[in-house]
Parts: sequence; C-alpha cells; structure tokens
Amino acid sequence: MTTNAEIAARFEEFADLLEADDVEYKPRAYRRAAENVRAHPSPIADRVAAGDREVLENIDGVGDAISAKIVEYVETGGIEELAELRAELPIDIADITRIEGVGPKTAGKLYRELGVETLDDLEDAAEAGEIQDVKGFGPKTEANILENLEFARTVGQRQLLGEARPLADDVLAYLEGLEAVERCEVAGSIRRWRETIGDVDVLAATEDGEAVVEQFVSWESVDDEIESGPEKASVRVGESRVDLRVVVPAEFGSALQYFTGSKDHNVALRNYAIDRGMKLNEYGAFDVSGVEDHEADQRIGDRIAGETEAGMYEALGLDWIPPELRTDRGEIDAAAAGELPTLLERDDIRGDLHTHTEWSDGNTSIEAMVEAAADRGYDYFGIADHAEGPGVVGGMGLADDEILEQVAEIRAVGDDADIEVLAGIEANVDAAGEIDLSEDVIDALDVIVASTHSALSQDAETATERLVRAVENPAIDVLGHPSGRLLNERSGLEFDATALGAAAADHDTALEVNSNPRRLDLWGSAVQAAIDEGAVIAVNTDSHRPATLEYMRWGVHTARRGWAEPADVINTWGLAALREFLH
Ligand code: DGT
Ligand code: CA
Ligand code: CA
Ligand code: ZN
Repeated sequence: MTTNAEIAARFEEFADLLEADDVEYKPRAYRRAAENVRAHPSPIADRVAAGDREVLENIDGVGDAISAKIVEYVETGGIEELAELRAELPIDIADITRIEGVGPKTAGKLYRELGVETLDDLEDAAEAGEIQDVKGFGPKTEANILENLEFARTVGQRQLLGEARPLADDVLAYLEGLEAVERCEVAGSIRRWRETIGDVDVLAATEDGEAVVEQFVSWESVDDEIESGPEKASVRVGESRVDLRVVVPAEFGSALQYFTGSKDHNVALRNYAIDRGMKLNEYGAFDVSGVEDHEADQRIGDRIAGETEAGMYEALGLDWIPPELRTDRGEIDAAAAGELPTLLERDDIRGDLHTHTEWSDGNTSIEAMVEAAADRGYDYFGIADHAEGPGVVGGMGLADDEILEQVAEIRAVGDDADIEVLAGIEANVDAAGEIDLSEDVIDALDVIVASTHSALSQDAETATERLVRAVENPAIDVLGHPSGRLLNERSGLEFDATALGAAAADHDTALEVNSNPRRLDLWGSAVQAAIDEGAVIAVNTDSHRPATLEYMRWGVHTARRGWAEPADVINTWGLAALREFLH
C-alpha cells in the first residue's frame, strides 16, 4: 500500500537532493507538492491505481510534471529521475539532514568535499576534525554535528503516531473482518498513543492461529513478509513494520496487557504482583502462594485471570489503567488507591483556540474554517493567525493594523455564524520571552496565543526563564507549542516543566498541547508535571486548513498521557468560564 506519506517522502528526498546539488527553484516546488500530498484526505495512490487522474489535478502545487512522477511511482514503485539523482549523489540525505543545523546544501557540500554519504561517514569526518577545515565551516559546526548525531540516529527509525495510527486502524478493520478472529486489538506503543512508533503491534484472539497468520500475511496492503510462524508474523506495509500475535481467547487479556507495555509499567506491575504472592505474564495471572518453584512453568499455580485485561488488573486489586498512563509514573499506586484520573475524552472538547486562515499561512478563509468548526459541533472557535515577528517569514505575519482589520472581519463572520468565534492572534515569543503587540491590538483581541518560532537552541535554564517570562505576561492567554520541537526533525527547547507549570498556574496562562502530529508539544510527562502544579492546558490543532481540525484526536490522547482531566483543559469549559479565563 503506497501511502500519501510515502509519496510525500519521495518528493522531499527529491527536493533535498536537488538542493544538495545547488539546483534552485525546483526544490521549493517539490516541497510544496510533498506537503499537499501528505495532507490530502484520501489515499492518492489507490485512486491513481484505479485510473483516476483527476485526483492529481486537484492537488495544489501538483502540475503535469509532478503528476507524471506520481503516476510513475504508483505504477512502477520508483521514479527514474530520482534514481538517477541518487546515483549521482549517493547521500543518505534524510538521515544527515536530521541533524539540526545541517541542511541539504551542507550535506551536498560535505559529500563533494569529504565524500560523506552516511551518518557514520559524517561522524568519522567530524571526529577526525576534517569538517572544520572545509570552507564555510568551523569548529562550532563540527562540535554541533557531534553533539546532535545521537539524536539524528535514534529518531530516524521511528514513525509519527499520526502516520502509523491510521495504518493500525486499517489492520484492525481487516482482522475484524476475518471469520476466525474472535477479538483483536492494537497493542504496544500505538495503543499507548506514544508520539512516535517503532512498529505497530496487533493482537488477535482465535482458535485457528495458523489461518489468521496466513490471512494476515496475504492482506492486500502487505508489501513484504518479514517473518511468519504459527503464533506470530511480521510484515512491512509501506514504511511501517506490523507485528501480529495470535493467542487463544482465554489468554487474550493477559497477552494484551503484556504486549501493550510499556516495559517499565510491566516490570513495575509484575513486581507488584510478586509482592502479593502472584505471578503475572502474557498467559495470565496466577496465584503461586502454594507453589515452591514459580519458574518451573509459565502457566503454574491457580490461574485467576487472563481472559480480559481488566480482569488482570482486578486480580491485583487494581482499577483498570488506561494505556496512555502505562509509563510507570505513579499509575499503579493511583489505581491501587482508586485515584486514577477521569481522563479527558474527545467529546469533552468544545472548541479549538489556535487555527490559521489565508490571512497568514492558512489555505482558506475565516468563513470556511468557522464553518468546518461548526460542522464538528464545536461551541466556539478561535482564529489565531501569525503576527509578524522573529521566526515568522517576512510578509507572512500580520502587522498591528492588519490584525485590527482582521478582527473586524472575524467579528463580521462571527455575527453570521452558529458558533461563537473568538478573535485571536499567534504572537511570537522572542528570545527574551517578550511579545510585540500594541495595547490597542491586545485590547481588541479575545485570545492571545504566544509561541516560540526562533532561538530554539537556548540552554535549558535560559529557555525556562524565557518561557516563564512569557506566561507571566498578563496579555498572553495560551503559550503555544512551548518547546517548538518538530518530531524527528528538531528537538526544540529543553525546559523545566514543573517551573513553567507553577508560573503558568500563578498567572492564569494555559499551556498548549499542540495536536499537530509533527509537534505534540507539550507531551505526556510535561503535561503531567504542569497539571501537578495547578496549571491548565489548551488542546489546539494549530490547523492551517479545515481537514486538520481532525488533529484533535492526537492532542486529546497526548493530554491523556499527561493525566489531563476535562477540568484541566480550558477548551472543554463552557463559553462563559472560558471568556472569564481569557479576560
Ligand atoms: P515501539 O515499538 O518501539 O514504539 O515500542 P513498543 O512499546 O510497542 O515495544 P515493542 O514493539 O518492542 O513491544 C511491544 C510490547 O511488548 C512492549 O510495549 C511491552 C512488551 N514487551 C516486549 N518485550 C518485552 C520485555 O522484554 N519485557 C517486558 N516486560 N515486556 C516486553
Ligand atoms: Ca511496537
Ligand atoms: Ca513489536
Ligand atoms: Zn499556529
């Protein structure tokens, strides 16, 4: 199955290699095409394979030349021109450019000057001190490369939740349709909604494991079979690895508990069981108090649970723990005390407070965004286009007079809308933690989101001071994507989430969980630390087009990983309470 993400990745690679080759203009066109292909709501390859060419005509930035390449890719699995470029520049460009501060141009230069093709080559060159001698480079660049190599290595192998989860949903739907499958569920990091995924784990309960394995590996979306046996199989689908386990129905609950992880949670849970005379594994929960050698067999003693996952926790006297909480950060004690949080749910969300329109870099009008929000059943909706400032591309952000003009337009749209429309802005937090908006503008707006878009390499102490300074600012309502990280691309600011949470709580500023699957910023542990300090959260999509209002799904589960309850999240509140907070 060729996914939109996979097609997009080819064009991004194309753009990178062209840029490494110092080609002008074309890379930008390919990047734009990649972005729109990635964002396209339906699977392009399926439609192209079915002979539909119109789908391509309607994608922004995809003209005849790029269309032809997409068709070629869908039909042959390759793109001739890209293959030629790769032969000419045999660089692992996606890996190398994952290093912060190393772009395609730098990668091209390092290849021409030093023959660097891989991350290993780059490490060797940096360690030998060869990079600082290349014209335009210096000791600082070399040190930066060495410092960031580790990050680039580890992140490269993980997929974004937002890309892997839809595939997992498809796998589940397929398995559910098989007659021999009695129950099935995703497991592993994907069930815990971790922001990046190593591989997709799925579990099926059946009396006929071999038949299910056989049907799984012959699923039409499977590109390669990696391995298969009577109880499990692994396949490659696009860029993802999918692991299937089959178990008998009586052991489904214990297997689901075990394969959901996390490892840390499982270790803590197993120790908790041992302390109570019980043995816990993927086959069940066993009372081994009367058994001499607990290790003699995996299935030993009196089996007291295993058919359902809730039964496994119940056997230990614990409430069932939602997968998002299974990180060994206090969830077992809370479950024992009956004090697990009542987590935020998707339906609790009553509006989105950080979205963009064509007034800055969004792709559509205020009306179209508001209409899409109303269609989702929201009660209120905030437009927060970019203000001009550090980190915002020249001309894209709004100057103060333009903001006032947009506020008037937002009010006009709001008057005709079925939902409450809030006039907002996304201001830029500069390196010192300040924003630059006039008093007039601040007074005219309902909601001020302020985000960092520049100076993202500060040390943790400076960054914490900067973000604390921002949340102390009475004008700022929401601190947008606090770290500025881009998953698999840049690590963003490191900061003390407890200190930031305490300051945010003191100054009534909400911290954002940005739901864009490339960001998920804040993330679970930071949300948990901030909420512990009494801070509140805003779960926003930062949408630049109507379709991505759907990103709320990722943000809600990320907030759940941070133990967020509805009351902790300002955009679950009624309009009056929200307005009171924003005031
Ligand atoms: P990933 O795939 O890297 O995103 O992370 P996971 O958590 O999905 O890890 P994976 O796919 O290696 O294994 C799936 C689950 O199986 C994992 O969350 C917990 C369980 N598991 C695997 N190996 C072990 C182990 O050695 N000990 C324990 N306690 N659990 C394990
Ligand atoms: Ca996994
Ligand atoms: Ca796995
Ligand atoms: Zn934004």
